[in-house]
Amino acid sequence: MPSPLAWLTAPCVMGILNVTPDSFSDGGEHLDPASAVGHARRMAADGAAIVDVGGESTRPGAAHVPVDQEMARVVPVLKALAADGAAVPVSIDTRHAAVAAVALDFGAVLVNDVSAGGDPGMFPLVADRGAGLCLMHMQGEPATMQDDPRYDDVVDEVAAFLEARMRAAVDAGVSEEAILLDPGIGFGKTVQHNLALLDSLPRIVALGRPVLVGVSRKGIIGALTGREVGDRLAGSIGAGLAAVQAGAAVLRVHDVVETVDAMRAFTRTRGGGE
Ligand code: HH2
Repeated sequence: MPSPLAWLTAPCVMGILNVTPDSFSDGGEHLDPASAVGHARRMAADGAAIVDVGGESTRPGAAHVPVDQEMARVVPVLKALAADGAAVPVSIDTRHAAVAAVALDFGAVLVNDVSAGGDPGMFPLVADRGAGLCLMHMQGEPATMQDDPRYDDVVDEVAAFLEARMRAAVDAGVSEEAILLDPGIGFGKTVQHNLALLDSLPRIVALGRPVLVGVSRKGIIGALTGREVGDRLAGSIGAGLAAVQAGAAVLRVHDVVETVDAMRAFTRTRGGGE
């Protein structure tokens, strides 16, 4: 069986394909399957290594989306991407094993689970299908996670959580080689918590698995630059490259072509032009 992370050549870009009416920066843009496929094709042509399809916004304050509603949003898009010959590998951004199962049926290669196995069916499913798995840290639930996030030591706690969830996944039969880890920037964290995690990213990298980082257009970029959501491209790229410098293998982004160009220039400059 090919490696579940065969698509990953570090550092690389995961392009975001939100099929939601209410995502914080691109809600409603790709609800129609034809538009979603067009956007996926464009991101592939622009150099995305993988496209992350999501049917539930997990922005701060977002309400939980029932499984049938999430399914109704993502299935037509997954079907259309599969019919398109899957020009690019597909990841499914979901907390529900039932949604992940359908996505894997349609050829998705990665489950991006921001609850890190909150659904007890998730790890056995991923193990059974030999899929890739991204485990992310979140404190609390999207609806309330930004109300008053607190940690004694955010870096220790996030690293310990990710290590424990990785062990639980492996105990459930998931191959360790299939796992990506993500500190969950903006998920139950203040600006200072996010900055501490980005500054200490090597601690997460030291857990031994590729690290995915999502800062694209997020509140932390607004806090650092004073910009509104639509004007956070340069800030997102700056923070993303700092994450790559600190060892991130994958950047999850909205703006693929700009990030790929920046990453190429950055890595080739650091590599002495190799
Ligand atoms: N961030 C978002 C959603 N999914 N998955 C991982 N692994 N890491 C992240 O940082 C991450 C994620 C939130 O961003 P977005 O998809 O743009 O917004 P929304 O949740 O409003 O759809």
